[in-house]
Amino acid sequence: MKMVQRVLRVADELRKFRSEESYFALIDNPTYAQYLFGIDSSNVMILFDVADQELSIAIYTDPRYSEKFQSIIKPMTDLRIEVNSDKPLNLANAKRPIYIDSAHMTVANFNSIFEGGESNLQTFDAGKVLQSIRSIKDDDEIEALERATAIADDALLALLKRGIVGKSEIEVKRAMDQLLLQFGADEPSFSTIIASGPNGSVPHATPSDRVIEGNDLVIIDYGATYKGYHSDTTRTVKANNRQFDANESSTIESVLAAHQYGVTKVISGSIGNEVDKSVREFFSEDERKNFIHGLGHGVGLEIHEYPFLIPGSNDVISDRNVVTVEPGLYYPGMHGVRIEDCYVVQSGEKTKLSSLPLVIS
Ligand SMILES: [Mn+2]
Repeated sequence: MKMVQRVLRVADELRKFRSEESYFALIDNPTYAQYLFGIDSSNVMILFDVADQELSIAIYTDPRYSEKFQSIIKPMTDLRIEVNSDKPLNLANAKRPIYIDSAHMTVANFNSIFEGGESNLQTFDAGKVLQSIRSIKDDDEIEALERATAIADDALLALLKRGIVGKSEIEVKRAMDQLLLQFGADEPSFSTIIASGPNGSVPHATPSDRVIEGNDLVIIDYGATYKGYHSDTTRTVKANNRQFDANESSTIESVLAAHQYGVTKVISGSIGNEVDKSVREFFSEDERKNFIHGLGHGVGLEIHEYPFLIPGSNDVISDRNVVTVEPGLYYPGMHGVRIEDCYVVQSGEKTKLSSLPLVIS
């Protein structure tokens, strides 16, 4: 069973992380409950308790979810797991180091969990370790990401076939969201971006009531969620399906070349900020000023997750990571171009998830 394997892998990596001692690792992020037990909940903490190389797990949730957790863990007979839905978690008197994910633990939770704690309480950040475990996708996860992307591809083709000229960005966004659901998405992966003409120069523009004109370049950034996994694709299209003008063509060519160059740098062992930097340097000096966001990010149960391919990121790309490559150029008052696709990294190969060409013309 995949779930048991995932629990064991997390436990294993945590053991490697602190092999020399007994410790607690506390995961305060519902995404891990989805990852480890397949349960979508809004309130759950998972406590890994490693004492003398023995592992036990305690789940802290509330009565809305406890039955679900009970039924999922019941067949996991090799593991010692208990579900608590009534007693609050308190680690104030823990005599061992406690690893937490500092990016997710709120101050309120921290205070209640460690209330009355002794002054020698030791907490350490295990966030990156946990995130990097989740970045290495198993077959089921890759399959879900492929399916999510295929649903989104179908939705985009249907949207373009229907036509977008003469409709407002908001109308087109609503139509796209409906198509995503119609083709089998659990829900849109994030708030669909439709940025037409000059609105395209804002990378994360909110769809407006601007009516799309035939000559507009339009950035469509869209995705489907399937079994909890997110797809993330961006295409920049000519609204009327006609030829790009010379100016647009040159921007499209630059972004396409940067995208293809970026993909060659997405290799197991590469460091996030270096991949980002190589693409930044690939652009000409003038273009570089107009590339105003990071190059890419991992995708999975979260739309943006480890490894981040952005300035300052020390995240390391590994085999079985699924990451976006999404360079863009943004010219205020004129237009923007972004080309984004997801890639599965494996044994020196990169598989592009979307079956749509990078430039639809
Ligand atoms: Mn993205």
